[in-house]
Amino acid sequence: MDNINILKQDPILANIIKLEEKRQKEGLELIASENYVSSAVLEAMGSVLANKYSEGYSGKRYYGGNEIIDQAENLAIERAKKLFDAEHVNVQPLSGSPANLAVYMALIKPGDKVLGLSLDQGGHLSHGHPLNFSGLLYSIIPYVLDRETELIDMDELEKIAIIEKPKMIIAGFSAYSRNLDWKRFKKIADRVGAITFADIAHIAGLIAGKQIDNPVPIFDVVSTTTHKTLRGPRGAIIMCKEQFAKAIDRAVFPGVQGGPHDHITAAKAVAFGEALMPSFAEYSSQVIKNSQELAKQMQSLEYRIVSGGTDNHLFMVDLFGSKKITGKEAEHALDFVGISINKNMIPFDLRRPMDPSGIRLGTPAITTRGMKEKHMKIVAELIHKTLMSRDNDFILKNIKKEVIEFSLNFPVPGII
Ligand code: DSN
Repeated sequence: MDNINILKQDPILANIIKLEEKRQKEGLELIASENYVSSAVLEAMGSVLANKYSEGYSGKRYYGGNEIIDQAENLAIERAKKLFDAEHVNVQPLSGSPANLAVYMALIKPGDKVLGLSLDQGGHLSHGHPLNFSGLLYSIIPYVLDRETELIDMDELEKIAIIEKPKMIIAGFSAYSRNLDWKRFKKIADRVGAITFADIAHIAGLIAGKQIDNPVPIFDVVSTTTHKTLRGPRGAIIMCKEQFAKAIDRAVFPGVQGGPHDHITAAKAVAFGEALMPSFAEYSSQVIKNSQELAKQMQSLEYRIVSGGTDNHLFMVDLFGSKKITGKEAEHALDFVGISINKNMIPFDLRRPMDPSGIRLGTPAITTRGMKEKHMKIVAELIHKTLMSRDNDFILKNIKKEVIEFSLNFPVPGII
């Protein structure tokens, strides 16, 4: 095999990558779960560590030649421990759902009762959706939001916990814009003898940047993906108290996974190193400021924001309630002009998941590009103009030009 680059060896695929680079540079990324990794993270992901098999854990592998891989994995573990004040960390989970599967496998038995926030209220598939492993294998009791405030009803959760006596209580979300009361979750769980499991996938970067309270010292086990606000490679980690370490490690391997992806583990180490720097605290603070300002700007254009605002990097807009526009229509029109968002159910939505009443907006990616509060007015106006002109291709084409011109002012890391 020659040492030739991808452009020479595979121009078709090289062109596909170029097209995606152009899309990322010229568009506005408002999907709350996405971000842009640094060149250093990209480099680690594209390194020769991709070549290795290393089933097992540091010092106890099922393959030879792992003395260097052990160093990378140990570095990722040490940095994650420091970042989140964790007693034990497993850095091998390939992604969020496999990490959560390992948590269930390690700590409870099929059929056991689990309390999780319902997906249509802002939870996650792996917190008990009927079609997911969690809903299929475990007895899930969903908890919901208060209809008036659109906040998690902790009193109701406590009542359910006392009646149902679950084995595990999950605190976490994929579409909820308010802070969770970790201590109250723990108090309720202790009262009924349940394990506390926090899934901080969305807010891990904001916790690492010390903008949001950290559940790791409080909860029994905490999982997170590494590619959202944490701005690392696609993957996940599990953190837990020492007493659960063996069970968690065994559940990840050999319970759920085979060989870890060592190039991704290395990239996790790089990202954790970045998150330990003071500049990351500034970044995560700016993510929240931008999110709050964008929500405010949308409100001033008469869009209703679910729960009235946000404490984190995301918020939901009740489009149908505000302007009789559906989430699907909005996603389609915004895609056309190069603004990426996702349609989303709002709490107690009467519409269907494929064409819900809302959209979810998030600021981690545009903040990585250097946008500040003053730019949020422009972003909100671009969204509004697009939605108001959604049936007029001529106007949409002009808005697309504006989006490109505006976006190109802000460099994307890793793209020249
Ligand atoms: N897909 C992620 C999100 O968008 O929130 C959750 O896994």
